[in-house]
Amino acid sequence: MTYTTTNANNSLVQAFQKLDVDQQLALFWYIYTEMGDSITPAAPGASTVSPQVAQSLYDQVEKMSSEEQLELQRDLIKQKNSLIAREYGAMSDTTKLLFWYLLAQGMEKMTIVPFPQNYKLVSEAEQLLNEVKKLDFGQQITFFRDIVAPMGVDPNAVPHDQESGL
Ligand code: 45D
Repeated sequence: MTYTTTNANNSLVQAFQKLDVDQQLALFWYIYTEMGDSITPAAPGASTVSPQVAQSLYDQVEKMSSEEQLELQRDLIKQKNSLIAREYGAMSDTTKLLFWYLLAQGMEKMTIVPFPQNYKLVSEAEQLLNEVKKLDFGQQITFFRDIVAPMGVDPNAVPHDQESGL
């Protein structure tokens, strides 16, 4: 299968980025529950993915408290500067996908703060989920890659921060 990186999904990506941070995380979760079974992390010749890099970042997050785990995920979306945000930003886009996939699996195993049972999507997010469901699997991957690519902090694009020393 080939994955396009065209901007065909651009309006969906923009709609996604307009949601507030918690709604983005919640929608993420629902997308995972839709795509989850079709994702095969061991896909042979899987492009620029580096499982060791994704795993080592994941291992750092797994050691955190539930509150820190949630805050970290929010901070990645908000592109807040931190050591992990920069490590994240230095990974390839496909490795970023794998990292989020590991987090979602950690949520299922309860080693990462689980998704609350009674949490509701706002109608904008609900609509977006329905649009995403209509995409084929390859387009869903492209969409999701476009979403996770700009998260965190790209250390090549942002100068050294005097205050935090990062
Ligand atoms: O209490 O080429 C709220 C690879 C607030 C292989 C919350 C791949 C209330 C190579 C925010 C709701 C597999 C990498 C709490 C390709 C509250 C390759 C928390 C493809 C607790 C193409 C909510 C990989 C939270 C793919 C924490 C397609 C929500 C990967 C967290 C796709 C949601 C991965 C998360 C997906 C969602 C991951 C972590 C769809 C993750 C989704």
